[in-house]
Amino acid sequence: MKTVYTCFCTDVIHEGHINILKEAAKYGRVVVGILSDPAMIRFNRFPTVSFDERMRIVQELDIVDEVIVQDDIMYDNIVAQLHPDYIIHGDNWLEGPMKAIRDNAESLLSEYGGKVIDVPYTYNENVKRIDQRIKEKLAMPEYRRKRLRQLIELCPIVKTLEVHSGLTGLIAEKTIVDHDGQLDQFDAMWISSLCDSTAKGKPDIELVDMTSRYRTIDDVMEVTTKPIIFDGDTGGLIEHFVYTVRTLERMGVSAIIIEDKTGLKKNSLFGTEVQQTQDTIEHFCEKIKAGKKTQLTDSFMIIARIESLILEQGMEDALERAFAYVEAGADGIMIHSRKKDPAEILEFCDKFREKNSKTPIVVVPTSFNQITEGELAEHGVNIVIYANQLTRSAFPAMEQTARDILRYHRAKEVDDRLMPIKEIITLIDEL
Ligand code: SPV
Ligand code: MG
Repeated sequence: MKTVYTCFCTDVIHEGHINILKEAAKYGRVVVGILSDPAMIRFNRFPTVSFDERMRIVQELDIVDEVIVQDDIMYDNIVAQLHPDYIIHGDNWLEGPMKAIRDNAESLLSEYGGKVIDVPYTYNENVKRIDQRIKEKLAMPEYRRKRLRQLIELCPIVKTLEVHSGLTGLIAEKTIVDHDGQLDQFDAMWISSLCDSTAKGKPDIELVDMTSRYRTIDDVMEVTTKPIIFDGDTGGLIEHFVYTVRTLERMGVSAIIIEDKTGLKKNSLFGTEVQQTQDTIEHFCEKIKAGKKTQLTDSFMIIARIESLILEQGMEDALERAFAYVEAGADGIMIHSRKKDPAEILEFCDKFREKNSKTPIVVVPTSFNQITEGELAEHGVNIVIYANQLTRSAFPAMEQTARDILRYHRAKEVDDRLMPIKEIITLIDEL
């Protein structure tokens, strides 16, 4: 009896899956692998039902002979373990990012004469509707809000990209790359005060008011499902901060990061070149406590950002604050630095982790950008935020285009570097 293997990474079994199983049964014994939660997340399919439930719905199908766990999107482990004669899949993996997975299966099978079977992919109105509903569920506040905590548990490091509009939100939501035999994508989004302000042509000094910043969040939320970390600057007055917490929580934002500065806030990357005042430990702890007391769900996170290294107050001060903020109820610590060398960030992480193994650490490697995600994770970092790179890449491109049109008195010279009209008008999916 031959073995036919297929991998499912779905929350719902629909006619497309049944079609694959029926086709599989023609070739032999049907074994289905259920993709584990971490592998599913990496593959941009955040589960809306538990792993056990996903196993159960497949085990209940008579046509399936065996159900196993697949813990990586690539087939190396499965092929080594099962040695299937066939791997069967919808033919939607013949192109796009999924082609890398097909190539991987085909090359592994070819070593012993196994074969890939491509079944015509079922994409009718019903299947489309099911896909759409899963996406809509993920965008609902109660699903989106808790997703950050789930990701922290499941991922070696949560990769977060700055967004400030629907369009940049779509980039964070949809960009997926196939590199070194792995598929990769961003896990979460950062609504940066710097980039949200810059997009509005305003300085990053808490000038853009909260109502306007909520509008940005809403624009992003309309078209995405990934969790949002909001840059809350100083959090403002404690009396105001509690309202911010309530609103963000209701909207489905997963976390707010507030920094321990007071008075007129300037961007941290100015460091000590401008006048900036650090808050007292006592007062900042009061702010954290007030926020934690106000929130209604267990999923929302208040993350305390420490500015001691930015303001050259030393490592001891940074660590003392970190432990005090955790004691006050902070759900995570962000440590910031504007040094090119990541040494002080790593020292902080190591020293913090000596005494605290659990509280999530967030870093923003804008200045110390040579460090890799893997190295940060080794030092106990849980969330990495790419806080401004989208804005900094878009602005010079747009400015150059404007200059060239002025220079040549026509748009022909810039055309080569523009997105084709056809692509821009089909960039946004219609419902
Ligand atoms: C932001 O993105 O607005 C931040 C991070 O607060 S930084 O600009 O590095 O201070
Ligand atoms: Mg900011």
